Amino acid sequence: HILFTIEQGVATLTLNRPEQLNSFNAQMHKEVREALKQVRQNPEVRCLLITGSGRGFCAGQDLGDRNVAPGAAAPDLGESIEKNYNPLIRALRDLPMPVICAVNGVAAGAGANIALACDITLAAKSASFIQAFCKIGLVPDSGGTWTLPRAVGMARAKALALLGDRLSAEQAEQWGMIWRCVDDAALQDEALKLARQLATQPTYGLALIKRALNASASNSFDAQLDLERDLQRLAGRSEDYREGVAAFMAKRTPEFKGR
Ligand code: LHQ
Repeated sequence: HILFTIEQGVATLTLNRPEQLNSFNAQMHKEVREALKQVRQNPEVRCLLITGSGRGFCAGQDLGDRNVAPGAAAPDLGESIEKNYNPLIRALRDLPMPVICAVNGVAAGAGANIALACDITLAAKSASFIQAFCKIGLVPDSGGTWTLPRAVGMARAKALALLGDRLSAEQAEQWGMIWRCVDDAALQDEALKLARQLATQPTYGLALIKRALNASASNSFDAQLDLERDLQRLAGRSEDYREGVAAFMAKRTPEFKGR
């Protein structure tokens, strides 16, 4: 249920159940988990790009899997979160490289929050974001109750989560929820260009930047200053830092190895 390629330092993971708007079933979760494991283990991969095939990005959980017969016992949704969604979101957040998301169409439920969990999110003009959970009696998951208020502020986060309204990609860009909204026809090229460019950069340093910014949301100012010191210490020992300074001094283009 996914397509997965590694090329020029970029791993591209395409959610591929277009008839169900790339909603997640157990098999897709399994394939995504395996792909992310490969991304972590392959030193050649220096950027991850996530997108969807067909007209949607991802409609969250496959609700066909979730239809409970009358009288049947209530399912334990917490188990599915624990086993599938939380590890996925943590994996994206902790991946020591930039994660780009190219939202090619509607992103609903967990699909919307997966897009928010990535580091740089681009969206096609025709794409949209829907916190659909409230419409079926559920709570936003996949980190949405954490990422959304931080991205757009509490007033907008609450209204989006309580109303489940469709937010256009253009509005999402204006609100700072995503990095950029681009023409539909340009999305995949733009995203790949960005991913390939990032894959030539000091990956280890970029991973530290991501760590610092992720930590900032829950750190005090003082704790963050300490963290910056610690991470800069690590960054200063990297080969790429040496190369970056040497190239600058020699007025040449640096050749980063990602470590
Ligand atoms: C779908 C789905 C879908 C199956 C479209 N499932 N088929 C975590 C843990 C455990 C349990 C529960 O949940 C979670 C996290 C979650 O993600 S909960 C939220 C689940 N997602 C939703 O509630 C969104 C449901 N989908 C929609 O509201 C609409 O499909 C949107 C607004 C995304 C798109 O609307 P349209 O563009 O009008 O497309 P459509 O509704 O006609 O969908 C196209 C096809 O895709 C259709 O199938 P069909 O056979 O009629 O062509 C849909 O049934 C199917 N599909 N989402 N989540």
